[in-house]
Amino acid sequence: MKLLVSGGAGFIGSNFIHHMIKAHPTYTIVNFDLLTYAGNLENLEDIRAHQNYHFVHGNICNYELIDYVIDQYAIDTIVNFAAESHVDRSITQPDVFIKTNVLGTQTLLDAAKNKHVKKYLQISTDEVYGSLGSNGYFTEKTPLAPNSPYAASKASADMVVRAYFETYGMNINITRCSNNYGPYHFPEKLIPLIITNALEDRELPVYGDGKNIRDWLYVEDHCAAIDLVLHQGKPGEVYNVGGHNEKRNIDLVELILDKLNKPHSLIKHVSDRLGHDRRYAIDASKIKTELGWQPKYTFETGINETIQWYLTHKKWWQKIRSGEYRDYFKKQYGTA
Ligand code: NAD
Ligand code: TDX
Repeated sequence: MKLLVSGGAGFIGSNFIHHMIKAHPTYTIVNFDLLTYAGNLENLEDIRAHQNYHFVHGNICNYELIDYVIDQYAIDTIVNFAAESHVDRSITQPDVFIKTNVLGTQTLLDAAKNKHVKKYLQISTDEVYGSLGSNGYFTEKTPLAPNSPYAASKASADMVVRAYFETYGMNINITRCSNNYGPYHFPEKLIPLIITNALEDRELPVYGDGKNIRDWLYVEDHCAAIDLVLHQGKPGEVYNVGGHNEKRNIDLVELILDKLNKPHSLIKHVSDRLGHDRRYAIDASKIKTELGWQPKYTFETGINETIQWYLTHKKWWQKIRSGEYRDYFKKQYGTA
């Protein structure tokens, strides 16, 4: 395969590139990334010199550049991770979410269509389904009902991808996974924020009553699922990916504090997120039965690996927390 990985310098994209170089060392991998605040080439420092890895600095809204890159590297497959990904940022600045997540996806699709790229895979999210009550799971047939500007932009992108399958017969797939966690997770998201704040004895902001539920998936298990869909996904199909690890935020925060031997008194309940979805839970039986995917990590093994990674990569996150992110954090919470 000759793969264009858009958004490959972010959290999941960089884990995916590591996964693919290890699993398929002969594949060409072109990481196409704008390097926004969330893109970090240090995530890929160890494979920078690999002969089959290439980096192109670019915007997925730039048709001419994508068109050129597809030709230059004879790209036959595109996996799109590129997105604005943080729900809180989408509440204060929705416009860039629509531009990147919707128009960027459409631009990539146009280039893929016009260049006859063989496969296009859109990395989507369970958030497109909206919020669950205390029972039930999201299946691929659950109607889309996004609640945040972020989720609305991802759902819109999914609709555009679907239309390119129905209208132009493009070989597309969409994966919708639950909350990922693991190495290189940007410390604005709950798990890395809690670990890094706790290690520095800072307050841990828990939104509202802390009883919102997320379904956690170790990032390597997600990458293995994407690899499988790329090779075996049936044209036009959507696959949900999730690890059946539902946790209330407050329980998760306390669990991390206990593992780090830090006091629960660091927890600070703060104002709730606007439109905060109550519960996500994925039914992943389709990808399990049709493609044979199984997660390898339990929540216990995944969270231990993750904590260990943040303990041994302090330089990585301390650098991030000293820059632009600190100003953002100050604006959000009034404290740095
Ligand atoms: P991230 O924010 O860590 O990384 C996003 C990457 O996209 C960054 O490297 C950024 O520089 C790049 N990017 C942003 N705008 C771009 C543009 N216009 N052109 C090119 N590159 C651009 O995000 P993530 O957490 O790794 O998520 C990756 C994808 O997976 C996203 O599409 C997200 O919606 C989806 N997803 C994430 C999760 C999760 O738990 N993190 C769960 C489900 C789905
Ligand atoms: O400081 C915080 N305190 C808090 O209580 C933060 C940052 C979050 N939370 C809560 C909000 C959510 O209920 O924790 C939960 C997880 O929040 P995030 O880490 O922001 O993730 P979430 O909003 O669930 O979205 C994530 O999963 C789905 C990713 O950021 C999305 O890109 C993905 O699509």
